Amino acid sequence: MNNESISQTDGDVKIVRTTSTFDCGGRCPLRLHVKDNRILRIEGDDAAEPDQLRTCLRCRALRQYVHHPARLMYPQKRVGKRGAGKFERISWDEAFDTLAGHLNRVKETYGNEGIFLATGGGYLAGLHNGGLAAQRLLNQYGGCVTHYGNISSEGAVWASLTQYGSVMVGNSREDLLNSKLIILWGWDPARMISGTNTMYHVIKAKESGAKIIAVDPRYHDTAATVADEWIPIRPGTDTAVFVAMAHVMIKENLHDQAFLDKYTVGFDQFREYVLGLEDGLEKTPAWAAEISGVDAATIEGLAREYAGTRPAALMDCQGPARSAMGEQFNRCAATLCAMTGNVGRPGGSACGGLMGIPVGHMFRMSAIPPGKNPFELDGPNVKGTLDIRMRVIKRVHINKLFDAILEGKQGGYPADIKMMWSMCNNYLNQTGNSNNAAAALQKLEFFCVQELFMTAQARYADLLLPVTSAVERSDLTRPWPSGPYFTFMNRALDPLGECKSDFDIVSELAQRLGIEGFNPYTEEEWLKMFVDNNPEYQQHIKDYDKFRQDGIHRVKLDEPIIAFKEQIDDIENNPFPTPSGKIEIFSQRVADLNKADTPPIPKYMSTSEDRFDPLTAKYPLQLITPHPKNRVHSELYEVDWLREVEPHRAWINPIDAEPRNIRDGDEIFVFNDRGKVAITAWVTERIIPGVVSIFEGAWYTPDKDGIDRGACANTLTNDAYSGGGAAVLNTSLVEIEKI
Ligand SMILES: Nc1nc2c(c(=O)[nH]1)N[C@H]1C(S)=C(S)[C@@H](COP(=O)(O)OP(=O)(O)OC[C@H]3O[C@@H](n4cnc5c(=O)[nH]c(N)nc54)[C@H](O)[C@@H]3O)O[C@H]1N2
Ligand SMILES: Nc1nc2c(c(=O)[nH]1)N[C@H]1C(S)=C(S)[C@@H](COP(=O)(O)OP(=O)(O)OC[C@H]3O[C@@H](n4cnc5c(=O)[nH]c(N)nc54)[C@H](O)[C@@H]3O)O[C@H]1N2
Ligand SMILES: [Mo]
Repeated sequence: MNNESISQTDGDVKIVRTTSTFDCGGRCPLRLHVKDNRILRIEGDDAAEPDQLRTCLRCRALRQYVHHPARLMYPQKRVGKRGAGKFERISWDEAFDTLAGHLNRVKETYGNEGIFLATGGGYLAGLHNGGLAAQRLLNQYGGCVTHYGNISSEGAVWASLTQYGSVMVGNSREDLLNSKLIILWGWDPARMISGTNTMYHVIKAKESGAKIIAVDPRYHDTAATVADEWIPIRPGTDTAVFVAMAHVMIKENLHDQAFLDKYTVGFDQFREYVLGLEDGLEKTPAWAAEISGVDAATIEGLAREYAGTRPAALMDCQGPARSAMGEQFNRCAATLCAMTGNVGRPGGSACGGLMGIPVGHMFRMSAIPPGKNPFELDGPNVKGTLDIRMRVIKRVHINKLFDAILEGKQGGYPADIKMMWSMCNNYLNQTGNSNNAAAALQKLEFFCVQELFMTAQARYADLLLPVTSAVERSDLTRPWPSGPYFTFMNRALDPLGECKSDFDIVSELAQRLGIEGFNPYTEEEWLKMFVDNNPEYQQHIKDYDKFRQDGIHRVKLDEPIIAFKEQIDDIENNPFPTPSGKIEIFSQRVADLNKADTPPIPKYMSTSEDRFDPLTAKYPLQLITPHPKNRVHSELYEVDWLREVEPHRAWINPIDAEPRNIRDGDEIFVFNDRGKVAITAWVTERIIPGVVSIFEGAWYTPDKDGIDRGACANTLTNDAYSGGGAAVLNTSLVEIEKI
């Protein structure tokens, strides 16, 4: 029995139970030792194995983050040229007057569509979430323009909805122990975790005899730790390999025809495509080998092994899907899961790229029934809908938001944006083509940023408002994509300096804008109301005070959660939530879109800036930009401990380095027509020849010649999106040279 209270005292040291809210999706239960409003040290979860949720390196460095000397501590206004980073301290009074003044001015002069709200994943909890609060305020203020499309996973979302009609396509992680074969296809949970303790279960599965194969351009940390085999592959070519694996299965009759007949529609059309009956091109392993760089025998072997080992978990993630034809990757992976009868079966997988389970998932956080949502206050555009996305007046794709600012209505965008209000994101740094984004920010009449640090984007602000960190308030949060558990964050520190939470900032602004009753409750009342009104909390959490004290509520499962198990067990009574009620290998909804870039069956298609683009004559190397293990995107960038974990370097194969006279540790330029970054080379056989890898999230730092000395990956990427809406962040061509 755990008797520690939320603020147990040890002498004059308080021990406070809380958790992180980072966008890595993990939630490490933490015990913060606090004295005199400072964190002295951090302990992790004290539950015993197998419940213990192991604390990650980022959470272990939370003290360095919260008390970092570079934290913004008071409101500031720009005094130098925009982007130069010169600011002067002002009072909160002046700050609120300035922001309210510009909102009113833009609204009066141009209407609400001149106002752009940029939210993001910087803080993933329910109450102090700036995006939700600002959206609610602007709804009541007459609306605004904002972004649509999930920057992370729109390709995967599109694929899952098309194929299954649902985004909850994951099995709970302990089900990996039921697998005989696990294929990590663009999946590296040792680094990007996929929910706290995912790696723990991968290791347990390995120990209990599962074979593990990694298919990735990089020999990544998970492969290095657990894989029996690494199959290096050229970026953007996985779908061709999947199609060729299907070819092997069809030719050798290894597929599960009974499963396909019972649970799917459209396999015949896919089969015709695979065998070349549709277009005269047979999708053989030799065909896919030419495209992918994986030799034909390996593809054949993999197809036989996957089809012949039951159950097997093909684990497709989002990296390969954050690309020019990203949704085809997840759709085709899901099609292989159906061909091998692994959907809805213990030890199998459904693919679809999202891996989420439906208990305690972040996406369900705001699922409060109509009439019970404390956020559902009346405003001109908000009546009757729970979908926050319905409440905005006009939207732009997330990876085009800066282009929309630059080009406006003349460029085909729905509005001419005059001011931007931004919180919980660093999109200058995190969306494609940062140089274009920097130019766009110069065009705005007014730019307000709420931040903890002087990030690449915050430097361009006209008004900079300091925000509390997650340990300076109480809140409710959830992990994604796996749990199952719910977490409660207990306030450990009083706000540092003059910092305020986004919710408090928005609430005070509401008063200045004359909006009444925006925040009528205390923090404690809000949180209690959230739990009391949410059916999922109600189902699982019987004792609010205990939940608060423990900081966590673990859901005990009798058996693992298996996506679509109900459908597979009894399809007659539990159809898939698709129009046909089955897994849609052929989708009529997609056929009706009638767009060449979204075929109704999954297909491999060549794209701009793939390895066959004529542009390779000028820029012969493919760039991939995975997520960093020592940060969450661009967050934690300033923390020295974490920088020491892994220096920011470009991964380059010796075969590409040698002819360019590049040695390990040399300073190099990586460049294309969009930009040029300066970075240290890491010459390593851990990456396939022809590919360069730069982790995303390093801060964009252009020098006077426009060379990005911070080596932000997005200085090189494109601000495009695919037919299914995926942000194209892993399909870029570059060249490298020694400085
Ligand atoms: N090249 C490339 N680019 C990518 C990706 C990629 O794979 N490759 N991945 C993409 C993905 S998946 C994502 S999700 C996006 C992430 O894009 P962003 O959400 O823009 O990324 P972060 O770096 O996490 O930025 C969050 C910011 O919020 C701030 N913050 C933290 N807490 C709070 C708070 O309470 N209030 C306020 N106001 N601010 C707070 C942090 O200091 C940080 O600057 O990046 C995308 N960009
Ligand atoms: N530490 C840490 N964890 C994180 C995050 C973070 O910033 N830091 N971000 C979180 C967020 S918001 C998200 S959305 C998830 C993202 O999770 P993912 O999207 O899965 O992460 P990525 O690192 O983009 O890509 C995963 C793998 O795909 C590989 N890859 C890239 N292109 C290709 C390709 O064409 N084919 C194949 N086969 N492999 C390819 C990369 O080498 C990498 O190993 O991670 C979350 N976890
Ligand atoms: Mo993401």
